[in-house]
Amino acid sequence: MSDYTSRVLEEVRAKNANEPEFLQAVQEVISTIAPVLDAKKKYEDNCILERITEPERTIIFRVPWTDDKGNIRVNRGFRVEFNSAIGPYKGGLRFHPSVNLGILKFLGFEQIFKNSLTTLAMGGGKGGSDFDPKGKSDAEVMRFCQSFMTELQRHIGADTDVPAGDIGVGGREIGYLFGQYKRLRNEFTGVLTGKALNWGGSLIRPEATGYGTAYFAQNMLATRNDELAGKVCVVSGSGNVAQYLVEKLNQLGAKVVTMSDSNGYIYDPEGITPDKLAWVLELKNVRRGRIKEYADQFKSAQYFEGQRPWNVPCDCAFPCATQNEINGAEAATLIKNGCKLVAEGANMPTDLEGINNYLAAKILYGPAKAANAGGVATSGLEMAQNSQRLNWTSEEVDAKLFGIMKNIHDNAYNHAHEYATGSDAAFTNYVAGANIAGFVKVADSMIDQGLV
Ligand code: NDP
Ligand code: 2IT
Repeated sequence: MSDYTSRVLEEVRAKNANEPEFLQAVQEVISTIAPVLDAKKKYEDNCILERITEPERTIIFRVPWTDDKGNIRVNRGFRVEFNSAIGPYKGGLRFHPSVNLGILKFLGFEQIFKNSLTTLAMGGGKGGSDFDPKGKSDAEVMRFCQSFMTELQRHIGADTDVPAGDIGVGGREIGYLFGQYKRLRNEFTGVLTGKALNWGGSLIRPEATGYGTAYFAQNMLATRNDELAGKVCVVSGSGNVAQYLVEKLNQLGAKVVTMSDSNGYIYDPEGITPDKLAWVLELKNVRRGRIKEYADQFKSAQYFEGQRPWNVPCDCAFPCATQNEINGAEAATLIKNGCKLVAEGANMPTDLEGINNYLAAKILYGPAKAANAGGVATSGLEMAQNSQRLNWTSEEVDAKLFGIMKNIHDNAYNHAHEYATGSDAAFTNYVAGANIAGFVKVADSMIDQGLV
């Protein structure tokens, strides 16, 4: 690392000492963009690293609501408006008990570069609450969402900040949030994405993150004249991203043998076929049940309580649950068991040691901000349709998503090779490529717009 990157990293560490996930995300980006910073002094001259690691605005608010027994409950709400150099703040809302400022800052920071890679005009933001939707009635979730939006509405808008879903925020929550926004502001605008089709949503948005991750994996494999057909795939998570990734992997002829939730994973050596996946969708999205039930329903499967699926031998691994779900030892186990590709549906699912293991083994590694960008890209397409007051067909949206994922892949690939030197030159380091490509567009835009 150069003097500039080391100094800024030290300053960021000192200022944000109690935000380990944010520091991890910053370290990963800064350590890989050093060649660009060395080659072009304008970034240091304009203090771009110091500015890009500080959110433009952070909003923290009280969210009071009443549960079904009439008890008063209080949660904390957040919106981190990180960077608006290339468009309105854009990024999801996460409702999970683990949510705190540091986690949302890591997610918002990642979102800056991810959104830049999509080629669409979207800045970076993220928000959410430590509210836990698990075990709550629909009425409780609605009252919480209404209270959350009562404060959030004054900070967002179709040209200002456009939230969407993330962990714990799906179609139900977006509906309640949108309803309250419309009621308070008396306007029907594309202020949220992930809406239902009847009221401004886009076809393929629910599928987009998972489909996009599969498309990214296809593109990586193509560089080695390989394809997904016939590959044994290990997937974690069983929520929105995992569900549609499994659907697409099945369509592309791969065999998916695991899914998980925060309690454990199921291993089905015969594959999670389309009919079994349909059962999983009903289990998770309608009954809101646990993945454990899969092993009761399908006798070919076994359930492993309290474990993650990374010791299952596979050709390809797709972490789609949460941050830091693969550590250095688990990454080493994947590689030892023959895994040749990791594509990240979740945000920052591999820790820094794990990433170093992938890079040392020279496997195909698609980092989150590139591999899962199809979700937010399709949110960008939803915004475009809302502005036009038109709806595109699913074929049109899917074709655009496919093109965007190829473009992100090629952009990361080309930037990786432009800056790779010596023995690294033949290997595609998509981490460096994605970070550099995402960074340059935002940093140049910040310079164009002066010191704001
Ligand atoms: P969902 O809430 O639909 O599903 C989350 C899944 O991950 C569930 O199976 C959940 O299990 C599991 N999970 C959540 N937290 C943990 C944890 N701490 N430990 C183990 N398992 C956990 O969320 P999404 O599918 O939307 O999001 C999954 C990941 O993908 C996240 O990292 C998110 O940031 C990322 N992502 C999402 C996008 C989107 O469009 N939705 C776009 C890009 C990235 P359980 O039910 O037990 O909590
Ligand atoms: O992490 C992500 O990219 C998302 N949760 C989706 C964000 C969005 O605005 O669609």
